[in-house]
Amino acid sequence: MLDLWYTENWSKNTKFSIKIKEQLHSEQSEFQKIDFFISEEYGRFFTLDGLVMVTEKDEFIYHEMITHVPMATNPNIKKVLVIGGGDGGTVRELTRYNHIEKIDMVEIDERVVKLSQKYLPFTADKLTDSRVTLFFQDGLKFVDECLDESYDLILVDSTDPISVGEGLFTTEFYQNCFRILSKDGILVNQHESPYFEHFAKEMKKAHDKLKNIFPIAKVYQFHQPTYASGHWLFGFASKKLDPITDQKKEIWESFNLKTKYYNSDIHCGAFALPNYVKEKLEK
Ligand code: AG3
Repeated sequence: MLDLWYTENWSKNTKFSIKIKEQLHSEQSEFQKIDFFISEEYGRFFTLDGLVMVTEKDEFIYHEMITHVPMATNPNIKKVLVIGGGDGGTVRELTRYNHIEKIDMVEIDERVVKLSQKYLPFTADKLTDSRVTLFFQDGLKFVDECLDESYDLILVDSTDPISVGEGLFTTEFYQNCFRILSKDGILVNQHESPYFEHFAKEMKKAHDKLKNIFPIAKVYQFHQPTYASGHWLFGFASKKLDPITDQKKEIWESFNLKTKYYNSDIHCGAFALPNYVKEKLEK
């Protein structure tokens, strides 16, 4: 019996491993290394450049938290832009809202979408929803060419700021996001992790840039067991609405969406940060 393990470096001195039943696919696309696996513990999962993006077991946490926090802050959101997110999980959560009219998804790497449609139907199967339009291009360029106030919500579902993800952590990108958001627009972005130093540095850089551009720039946390340290963050940046004082609890609950992680208490609780995280963000 072969003993196959996927191993990821979480820091210079920490590794995380998942026992593999089968490797489904591996390729070097124009942009990155893409791998798909089957495991006993986490079900199917996929990695980009040796970093876990989605596992069948815990993807609900990430995709619920990126979507429902802004949707419960402004339940009138109708036009949404997703940057990255080629696996389709973020789009899947958005399509659960009948009142959303338009979802544009901009993914640089068409191969991620095609392979996710083949191997990860549990995240990718709503990419064919009639409200969804897919653009295979660089998100940085896409927002630069967008008209002012085109979207009510932008979700940046990116990889880490290495290689392809890098442009999505720049001031120029955030400024264009601000410009193309409507008056009560919200930006939620993948915000790295506070725990290991090289992720925490990126967290801090992203937060410093966002708070210089948006009147409201906060950070909220969630548990993602298969990402380095298991402690991960999203940024919440907005022109007007505050995620806590403007939370529309009753309206969101009236939608009757069944969720496995998100609820109205988590919505507020997620913004309560440990002291060491606050200090890193503020210093
Ligand atoms: N987006 C990637 C989140 C960051 C992962 N980073 C890491 N494991 N070091 C997730 C894609 C889900 N749609």
